[in-house]
Amino acid sequence: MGILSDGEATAPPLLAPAEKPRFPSSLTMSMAEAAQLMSGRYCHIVGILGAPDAGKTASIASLFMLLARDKLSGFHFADSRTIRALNEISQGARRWNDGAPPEQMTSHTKLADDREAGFLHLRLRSKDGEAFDFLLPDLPGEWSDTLIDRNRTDRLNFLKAADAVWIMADGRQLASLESRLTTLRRLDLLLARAATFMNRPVPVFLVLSHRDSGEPNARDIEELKASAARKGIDLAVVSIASFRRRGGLTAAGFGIADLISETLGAPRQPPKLWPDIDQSLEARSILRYTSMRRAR
Ligand SMILES: Nc1nc2c(ncn2[C@@H]2O[C@H](COP(=O)(O)OP(=O)(O)OP(=O)(O)O)[C@@H](O)[C@H]2O)c(=O)[nH]1
Ligand SMILES: [Mg+2]
Repeated sequence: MGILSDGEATAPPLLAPAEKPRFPSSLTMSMAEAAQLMSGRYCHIVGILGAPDAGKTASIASLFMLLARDKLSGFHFADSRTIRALNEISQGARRWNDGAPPEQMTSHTKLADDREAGFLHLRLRSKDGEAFDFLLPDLPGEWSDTLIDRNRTDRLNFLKAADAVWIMADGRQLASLESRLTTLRRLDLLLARAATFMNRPVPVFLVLSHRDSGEPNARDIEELKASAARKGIDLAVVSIASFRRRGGLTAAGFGIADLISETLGAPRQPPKLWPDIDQSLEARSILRYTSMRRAR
C-alpha cells in the first residue's frame, strides 16, 4: 500500500487497555483507604513513634503473631485488610533455624512512599464478642529523628487524628551507661514535639521494648513521667518483649496484651451529647485531613 490519502483512517497499532495501567498498590493501607474504612466503622489509630531500632515494627509483628496463634490474652483475631503486609513484617521472625532465632527478627522499616504513612489494619474481637479495629502505621525511625531534630511534621499529619500514641524506646538503652542520658533526653524531646504538634489531649504510652533483657530503671521512668506531666501529658508506661532472646527473662509477646487493652481503655474525651457538624469533624480529623488533601 502507498501513502494514505487525506481522511483515510488507520487502525490503532494496539488496543487501548480496558483499565489504565497502575503500579501494584502498596501492601499497607494508604491514608485514603484508611479514611474510607473509617467512614464505615470506628478505627483506633495509634501513632507509633520512636528512634530507629526502638522496636516499633517488632511490636506490630509480635502482636500479629500472638493473634495468629490465638495467644493474645483477652482477644482473638477477627480480620485484617493488610494481611500480606503483616506477613511481610513478621517474616524475619518466622525464619528460624532449628529453633534458633535469627540475629535480626525484623528489618529496618523502609517505606515505598517516603512522604505518606501506610497503615496496617487489624480487627480484634474481645472475649465478650466486641470488635475493635486498629490502624497501626509502621514508620521508619528516621521520621521520629527528623521530628526531634528539625521539627519535620509534614508526614505526620495523621497524628492529629490518633486515638493514642506509643512513644517507643529500646529499654536496654535506658539501662546502659553510655546511652541512658541521650535516650532520656531524646525521649523527652520527642514527647515535647508530639505534644506541641498534636495540641490536644491524647493518651500517650511510653512503650519500652526488650523487657526480656531486663526491667527499666524506676527512677528514670518517674523523671520522664514528671517531665511529661509538665507538658500536660499523663504518660502511661508499658514494658514489652516482642520477642525473646536466648536465655531471656520473659516470654515472647510479654506485655503486648496489656498494651492493647490499655490503649483501648485509655480515657477519651467524653462525647458531646449534641455535637454540631464542625465539632464532629474535629473529632474525626483524618476525614478532614484527607478531604483537604483531595481538594488540593
Ligand atoms: N529480644 C527482643 N528483640 C527485640 C524486641 N523488640 C525489638 N527487637 C529486635 O530489635 C531489632 C530492632 O527492632 P525493630 O522493631 O525492627 O525496630 P524499629 O523501631 O522498627 O526500627 P526502624 O524500622 O529502623 O525505625 C530487631 O532485630 C528486632 O527483632 C524485644 O522486645 N525483644
Ligand atoms: Mg521498623
